[in-house]
Amino acid sequence: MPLPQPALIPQPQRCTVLEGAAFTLTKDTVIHASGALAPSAQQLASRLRAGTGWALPVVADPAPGAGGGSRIEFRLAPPALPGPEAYNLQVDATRVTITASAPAGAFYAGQTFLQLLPPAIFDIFPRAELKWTAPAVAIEDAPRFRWRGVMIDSARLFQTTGYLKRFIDVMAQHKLNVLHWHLVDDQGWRIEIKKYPRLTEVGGKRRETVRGHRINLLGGDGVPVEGYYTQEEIRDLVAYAAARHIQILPEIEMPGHAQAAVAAYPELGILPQAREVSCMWGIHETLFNTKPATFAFLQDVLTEVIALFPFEYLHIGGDEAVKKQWKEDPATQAHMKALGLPDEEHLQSWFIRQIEAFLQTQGRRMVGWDEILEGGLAKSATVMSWRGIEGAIAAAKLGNDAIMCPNPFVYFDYFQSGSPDHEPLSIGGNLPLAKVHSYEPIPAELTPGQAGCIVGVQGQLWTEYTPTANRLDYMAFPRTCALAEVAWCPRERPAFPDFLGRLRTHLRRLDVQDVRYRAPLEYLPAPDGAGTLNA
Ligand code: TNX
Repeated sequence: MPLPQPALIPQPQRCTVLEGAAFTLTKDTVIHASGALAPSAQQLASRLRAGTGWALPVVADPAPGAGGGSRIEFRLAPPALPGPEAYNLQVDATRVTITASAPAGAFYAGQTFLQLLPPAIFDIFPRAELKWTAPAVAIEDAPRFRWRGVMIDSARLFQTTGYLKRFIDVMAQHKLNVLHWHLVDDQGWRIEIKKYPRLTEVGGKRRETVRGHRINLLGGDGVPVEGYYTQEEIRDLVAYAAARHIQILPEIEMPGHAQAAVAAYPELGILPQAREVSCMWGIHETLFNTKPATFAFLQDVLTEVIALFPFEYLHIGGDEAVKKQWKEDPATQAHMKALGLPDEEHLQSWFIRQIEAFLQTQGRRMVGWDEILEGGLAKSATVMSWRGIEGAIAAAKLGNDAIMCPNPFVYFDYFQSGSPDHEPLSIGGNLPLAKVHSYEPIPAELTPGQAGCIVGVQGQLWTEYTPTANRLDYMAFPRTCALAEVAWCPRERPAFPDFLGRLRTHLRRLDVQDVRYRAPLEYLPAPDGAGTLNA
């Protein structure tokens, strides 16, 4: 009889269940690590402490027989598969051996080991009464893509830093490594900029929010939304994420999605009359103007952003900038002609290149949504392809990097079944779990050389229709679990039914962390006579 497979998500590249006895973690188990891998060992120790209540020591040089022979050993050595995120994890009756050539790999080995233990290891309370066993296994593992991201929109829904930390914890458990943080939009500016306090004083408050899709029928809800992240909170969050091998990609939108900024500083915009922070969803007409003072403002803002976020990439938005205001504004038209540009698309491209040049002087790489292709793509830009996959194909053909974010496959603000009458309101679409899991990120059109430009894949959590953190969880999970397999597993990943089988246990891990995921009920056998939901 084949030995039962552990329920690991994402599934490791190679996992062999061994015949031997299971490993038992006890209050005497010793963690053996030193040098570069010690921080990864400390991370594992702190999760084990939270789950079991035992403060297992991390020691560089354990005495023979220490820990009653039960030991978790970190070894700095090349694992079977290459790369800094690769690892081997060997579990037998008395010893867990983790082999990695870099801290990230050792950290991921720790995450896999946690999933070998009972799900309650992730409980928010310590559970000293339980028996902590892990099956004997030999695992060799490494990721397919180096960019494994999730985007969170904090402009429309303002989340607490506590929520974001728990989200980061759960991302790390899925071996995801980029949190793209959408910090500003028409409906709110959420990052403290010391030089421009009105960005948060004015731009961080919206009077109310439109109710559902009924833009003109019901009006607003009359409930003000207010909040922003201080620079201190941001530094703390960046460090929290870094300790879990997650980089935070900040996004500052330009030249569109700028209404909160223009509400705070009307001189940055086109129209003379004041605007308010938007209470509506959808595409807005408010754009930054193209005056030198506006570029000086943007450079000041980016300078503060760069000081907060060490990640080498920075996102400048670039999406959905309808050109109406630029078309109708005589000063902008005169500027466009003086620059010798034929149309407003080229003016946007020129705008983005100014910013790119500045970011290059700061040693940062620019990321933008796929509209930055229009009017000519900046040379060093990385494109996030969201309106399908065409943006990524075009970028890769130009030799630019691209990240796959296509709305049909990874927009987690879409409905999760074909029965919207069974679902909470969302923006639209239909993105069931199976479709996320089926997604192949490398476009078939690309040559192997061009495919090398596809650096990874990312899920999007836009929050227009997620007014609470619980509803955000509902939209994020378990679709983010499926995304983790798309990003981590080789092209021939396990089939969806196999994933669902593992998910059954995995959802217990989310339960004990109070993650309010959507139960994938449509994949359960239907009771006799009852219809199934149309997935
Ligand atoms: C388009 S995706 C947007 C967002 C919305 C989203 C809703 C993108 C780059 N821009 O402003 O929130 O659609 O799905």
